[in-house]
Amino acid sequence: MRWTVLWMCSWWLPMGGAACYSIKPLPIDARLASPSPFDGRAAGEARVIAGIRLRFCPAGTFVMGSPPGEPERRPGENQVEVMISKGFFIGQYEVSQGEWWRVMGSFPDSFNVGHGDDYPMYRVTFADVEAFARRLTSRAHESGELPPDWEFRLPTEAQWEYAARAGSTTPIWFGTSASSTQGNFLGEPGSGERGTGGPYNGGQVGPAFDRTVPVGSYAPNPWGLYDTCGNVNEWCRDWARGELPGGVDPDLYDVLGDANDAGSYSRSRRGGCYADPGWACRSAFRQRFEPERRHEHIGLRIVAVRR
Ligand SMILES: [Ca+2]
Repeated sequence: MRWTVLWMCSWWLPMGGAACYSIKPLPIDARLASPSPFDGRAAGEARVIAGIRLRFCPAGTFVMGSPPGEPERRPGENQVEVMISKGFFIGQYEVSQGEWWRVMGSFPDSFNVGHGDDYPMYRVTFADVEAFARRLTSRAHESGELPPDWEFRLPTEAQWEYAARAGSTTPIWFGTSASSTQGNFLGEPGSGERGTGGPYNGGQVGPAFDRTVPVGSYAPNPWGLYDTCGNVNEWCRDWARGELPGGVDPDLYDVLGDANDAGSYSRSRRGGCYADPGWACRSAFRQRFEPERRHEHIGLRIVAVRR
């Protein structure tokens, strides 16, 4: 039996009043699933399946979202407690153009912000990346590298943030500030088309390439994942909605979220990109994107999960 209620007093309020907030708790009957023989043994364990380098993320609980005192916090980041009931594997890198070519044999569009085997894939719609995941799953099943009850697909927002945090509770896995020497974003003040670039929260001024760089160009997080901070945004499988979903394995793939102003609906994306300022590369930052669009800002990172 488990009952978790976390209370954090609002010490950041100037008057230090009685206002407190609660993190949405897990249900009392939340349970981890039985482990799979295919699971990794420890967080960050490396495995290569169908040519994709992956890292293991063990089952566990974490707090998704940002605390009210986090600098540059945005709406929709209110914290919720999440249980990831089953371990899963996630791409060590954003899917590269070379990996895409080896699986799909063609590109759906041209490249304009970096091209080469080691550059991240981008200009892909949600349908494009789902087709990639299906084909990768078929290949891995045919080769026997992936058990029949496992599949490749996009991560949920919860899986993405769990993996990007890798146990950290700071705004970005490496700390409370960010320099573009730590990830590919606009790290020079005033840079970018809108002049919004700059480091995050007092981080050192760094370069503003305003284009992609080869995957794995910066230090990895504690679970071995590269480029969760910047380079390209990464598609998630959830329909986008204003508030974070908490609970056990939250998955909004089939749950339509909030409509955009024009009446369309969007899927979620995470991680910020080369054209964003540092604050947009925080682990909790959320954005939406219509699934039928393709853009140079957005690519993908794949997961292998047990159904
Ligand atoms: Ca990224």
